Amino acid sequence: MQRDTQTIAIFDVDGTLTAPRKMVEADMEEFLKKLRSKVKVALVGGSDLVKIAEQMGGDDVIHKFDYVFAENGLVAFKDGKQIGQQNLLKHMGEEILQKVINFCLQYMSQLNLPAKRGTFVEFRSSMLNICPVGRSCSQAERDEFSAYDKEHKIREKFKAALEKEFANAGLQFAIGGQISLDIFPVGWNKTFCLQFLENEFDTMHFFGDKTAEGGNDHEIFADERTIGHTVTSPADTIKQVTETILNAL
Ligand code: M1P
Repeated sequence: MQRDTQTIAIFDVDGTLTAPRKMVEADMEEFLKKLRSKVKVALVGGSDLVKIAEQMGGDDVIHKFDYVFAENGLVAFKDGKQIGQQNLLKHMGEEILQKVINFCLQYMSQLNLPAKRGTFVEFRSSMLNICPVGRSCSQAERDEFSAYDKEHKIREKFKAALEKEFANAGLQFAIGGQISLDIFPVGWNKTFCLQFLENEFDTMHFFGDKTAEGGNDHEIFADERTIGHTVTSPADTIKQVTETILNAL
């Protein structure tokens, strides 16, 4: 059967194509290759391109998919070529960013957690990633924080405090993966990537795991331009894509 070039399947990365921050498994790689022979395929991750490439099998990730959107699409690639790049510092200015960073550092200094390591603020080209345990934590410390966070709602409370403090700053706060919060200008969520796709495709499916309100897949999942699907794991992604796309072709 001919490839349906009017349909695109857009995938979140962590929790959808891979376990959080883990490498893609061989069965998923095989499945995505097969899917790409039938429809167009895009990735949209909250992480930067380096991390997405690490997880999705190397630097040629931008050639393995029709579109790769890092940092919610603020860094965008089509057919292996860069088509977009936003800059947080230019957009927001030093003053407000420093206020946010200072608030976060102060807030995190009051937290008692099972462990604290290094890199509490990661300044990316298009977002701030804030991590109470510290991004340099080990896998065991990451898992430990994640379990602690589920019980004590550390990130939920942190997000609420940020929303209160910066209510009118034009910023959005999202719980992305397991251990951190993403901060970016309003509108720079995953729907940002749709501007590169909306005039190219009749049907846009989105698959993600953090689709509930407050999660970083919520806006694109709920956007009227996409057909949103909530998945619970990479295995569930394969099952749902097979049922909704492959079996329907
Ligand atoms: O799933 C996307 C998220 O992946 C990482 O989250 P964490 O380290 O908390 O598991 C981060 O790169 C985050 O920015 C991103 O949204």
